[in-house]
Amino acid sequence: MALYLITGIGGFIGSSLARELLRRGEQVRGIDNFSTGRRENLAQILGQIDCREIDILDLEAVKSACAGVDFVLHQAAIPSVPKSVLDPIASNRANVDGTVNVLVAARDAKVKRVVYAASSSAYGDTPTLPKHEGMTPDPISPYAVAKLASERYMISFYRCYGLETVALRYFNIFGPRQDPSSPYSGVLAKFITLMLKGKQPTMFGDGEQSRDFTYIDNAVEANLLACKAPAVQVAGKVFNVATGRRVTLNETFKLLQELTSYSGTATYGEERGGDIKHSMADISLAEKHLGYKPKVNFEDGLRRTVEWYRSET
Ligand code: UD2
Repeated sequence: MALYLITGIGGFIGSSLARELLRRGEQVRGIDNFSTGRRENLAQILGQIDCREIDILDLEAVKSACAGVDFVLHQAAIPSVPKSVLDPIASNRANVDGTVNVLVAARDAKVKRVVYAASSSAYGDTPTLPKHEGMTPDPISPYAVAKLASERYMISFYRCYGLETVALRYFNIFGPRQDPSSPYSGVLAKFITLMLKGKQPTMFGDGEQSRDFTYIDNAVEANLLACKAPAVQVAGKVFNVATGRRVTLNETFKLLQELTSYSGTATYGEERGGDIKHSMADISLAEKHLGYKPKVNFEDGLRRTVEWYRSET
């Protein structure tokens, strides 16, 4: 049994990691400042985890949380492109300064490995598809820059201090418990909850933008594989975590009409600042070195997610 520290445990990805680790008989400690993370996400497992209200900007507190830890899964962040465009200082503080604190604390506590929630936004709007890890990053939004900077810090801590780190570039992770309530929420959580209530969703732009939407179980699996893969294959490296397919928002809306029984239309508005048009991953590196294979495809993931939100309303 190993002890895992999840930063951002109240978030939808952090809490999903916690549930799977517990299911596998592992020990879980978690930290969150509960600014965007939610205690309800942890309601069923609170008795089984060591959950601490800690901000990753508080280095001493993060150091105490790292004591005795084997693996750190660093998910804590302010995860939004438009939010970062509005407030780049807050984005940088949480997404870069916070990461450096986590790395320093993990290094000093002699943690075995740190796995980081990096982002596909690092690729920017370059026309080449699929995106592969060998491409030169070209981040657009402050959020994307911060996520890329943290990814580089991961690599730096491996090179300078020998701390094993793995950066997983998440491609639009979605699934149950993703918060739909903020204007900055992920598009699928927003669209599903609106459409289940018979309300009209808004596409920013023409709806022809595409994403490699990746169901949460795939991201969870990638994290756990990244903890266990041989260091020689993964330490100090970056991997795409995705499905290798893309769908447009217009196509997704049609699927959601069937799944939610929403008979109305979508409305179309201004394109969003800092947005990118198309995103799709080459996942062959993760397949080769992590043994990663997407377990749940987009359609099944969407179905499960709609069912979950339906059961919550
Ligand atoms: C980026 C990253 C993603 C993750 C995420 C964290 C890319 C390709 N992906 O997601 O991996 O790090 O940031 O937040 O950079 N949209 C609408 N209507 C809405 C809401 C969104 O049309 O009500 C559009 C939005 O303009 C965008 C698409 O839907 O074109 C996806 O937006 P999102 O905020 O769900 O995720 P995205 O792609 O910024």
